[in-house]
Amino acid sequence: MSTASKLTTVEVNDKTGIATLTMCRPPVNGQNLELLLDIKSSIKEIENNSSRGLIITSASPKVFCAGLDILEMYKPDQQRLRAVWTELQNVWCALYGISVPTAAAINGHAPAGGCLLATACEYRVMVPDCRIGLNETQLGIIAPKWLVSGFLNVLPKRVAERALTQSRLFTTDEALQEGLIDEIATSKEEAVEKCAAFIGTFARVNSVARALTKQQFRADNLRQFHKEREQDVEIFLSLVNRPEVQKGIGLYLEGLKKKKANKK
Ligand code: CO8
Repeated sequence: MSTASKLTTVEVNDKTGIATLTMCRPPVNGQNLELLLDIKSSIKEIENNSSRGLIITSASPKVFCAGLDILEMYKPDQQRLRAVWTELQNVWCALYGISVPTAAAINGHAPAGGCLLATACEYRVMVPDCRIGLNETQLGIIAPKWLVSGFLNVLPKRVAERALTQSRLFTTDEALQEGLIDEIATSKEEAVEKCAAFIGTFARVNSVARALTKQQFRADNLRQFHKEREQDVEIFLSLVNRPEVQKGIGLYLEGLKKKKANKK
């Protein structure tokens, strides 16, 4: 069974009942407004179609998700920027709070918003030689508490604080060593299989008891998020609009373009 929207697909495995949500926005799954809206509606679809679990992955061969589309933040249209941040909040909230088991098959790099998606899940399997982490400070922006909460669920506070302040991107091996991911897989297919095996471990657990237990563990972070979400949008907008932050984002974009030119 398969449904497709423009920038994501949802496929439910007939045998296992597990849904795979694939992000398909080339080249790097940059989270623009349209991708975020599609991810959100795919999560809602999975929530409502009685799937036994959710695996999130990417159609790109090298990148799981490059985080927010930086072009949305550079010389932004204010209304659109507001919508982008609100939808990033909605995606996190939907994925972090969904009752079914969740796993990320991280088949490529996962900086910033990519790491956010992965750490909103309950389990992570990553392919070798990639990088994952929250590198917002590199762009002159500060990741708010809700964005860091999944990261803090899996890493000791001291490691998380240092990683965020240093804008550290962990290699696959480092991520495994620190507990940021749970397993390494040699390919995307193997990563998806390992995610499915994790979700399969709940087959004999009462699904309502499981869901309520998950909710109990996550309720404090979600409650705090809902209390602060409107203020968080205003903070994000004022931060991104600062001239020095705009300058930093512009330089960062130039760096990405130069990197590509040097590869040629
Ligand atoms: N947004 C827009 N375009 C991007 C992004 C991005 N995040 N990342 C890469 N691109 C573009 C590149 O500019 C390039 O474009 P073009 O083909 O037009 O030259 C194309 O995608 C391919 O990029 P690369 O050649 O770099 O591809 P690689 O496969 O070599 O590398 C990486 C992939 C590792 C993902 C690399 O592109 C990279 O590091 N990208 C930047 C990732 C990043 O720093 N993202 C941070 C976004 S900020 C965020 O998500 C959270 C914001 C929180 C704010 C909190 C405020 C309160």
